[in-house]
Amino acid sequence: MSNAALAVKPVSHALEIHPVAGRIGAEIRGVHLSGELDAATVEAIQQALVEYKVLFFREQTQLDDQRQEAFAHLLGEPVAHPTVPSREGTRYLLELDGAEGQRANSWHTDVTFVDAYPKASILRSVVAPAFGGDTLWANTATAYSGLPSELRELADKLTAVHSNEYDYAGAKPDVSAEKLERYRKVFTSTVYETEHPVVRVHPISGEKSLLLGHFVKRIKGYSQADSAHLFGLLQSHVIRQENTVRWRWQAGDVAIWDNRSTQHYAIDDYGTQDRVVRRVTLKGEVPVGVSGQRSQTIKGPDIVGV
Ligand SMILES: O=C(O)CCC(=O)C(=O)O
Ligand SMILES: [Fe+2]
Repeated sequence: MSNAALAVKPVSHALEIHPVAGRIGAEIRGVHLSGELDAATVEAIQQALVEYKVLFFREQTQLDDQRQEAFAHLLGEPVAHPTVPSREGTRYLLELDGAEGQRANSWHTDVTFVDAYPKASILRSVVAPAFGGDTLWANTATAYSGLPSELRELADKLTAVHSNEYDYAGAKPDVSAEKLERYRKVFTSTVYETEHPVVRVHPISGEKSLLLGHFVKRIKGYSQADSAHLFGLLQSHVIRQENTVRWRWQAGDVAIWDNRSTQHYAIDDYGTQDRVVRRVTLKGEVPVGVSGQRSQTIKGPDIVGV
């Protein structure tokens, strides 16, 4: 082999991966996220994301809003939130400010009230509290595979109706009712309803996972009471501690999650301390259930009633 051939030998881009919990979550070290990352590193991040479901990167203080958006473009197609306006000076960035009552302290998958909801979210900590304010993620694939087989068979056949008009009455003692109401009005400025299979097949890994979370309004074809029981039973498997990972934030940290196989929960235990995070979501595909059934938006701005 000539020296010239050696000179073009591809360099290895294996990531330095440190799993954080047993079933979900890994910290990636030695990568500086930017819009200029090389293709092999981007591909390695994509693969690790499907495998570990949430990736953490410490000390990404080189990122600002524009650079976070530029990096997002490498992983997919950024999409703005359907109802909440993007942060000023950005096209896609959603800011969540604890002081404004934007405390996502209930288990959810992002934006499941639309059919092709985001495939991933990229969240950057801008201001982190000195203590508290951790975020939890749950692995919805191990939640599914851990179900008794009879329950898996039932879940496979269920359809859930998701809406952004969900129950906002979560306990947020450090936020005024007025601020919460203002946010609710913006969030539900257009009401969406979407039917999703309760079990979705991941388009890359083929893994089956439970598709639930706080936007679920009811299980199709069941009474409100039965819906609540069925939802509670299945959702309790998602949030079993064994299926979760918890992240202690420092400003500059970035978390990226596969929104097709996870739920998350931002713990509201930081009182009146400041906490600000900014998120970019990436366009997803319409979910497909185990029998090939596809999700469908039944109420939204583009749905014309007949
Ligand atoms: O504040 C957090 O840690 C997460 C908030 C959230 O639910 C999100 O960014 O999608
Ligand atoms: Fe979220």
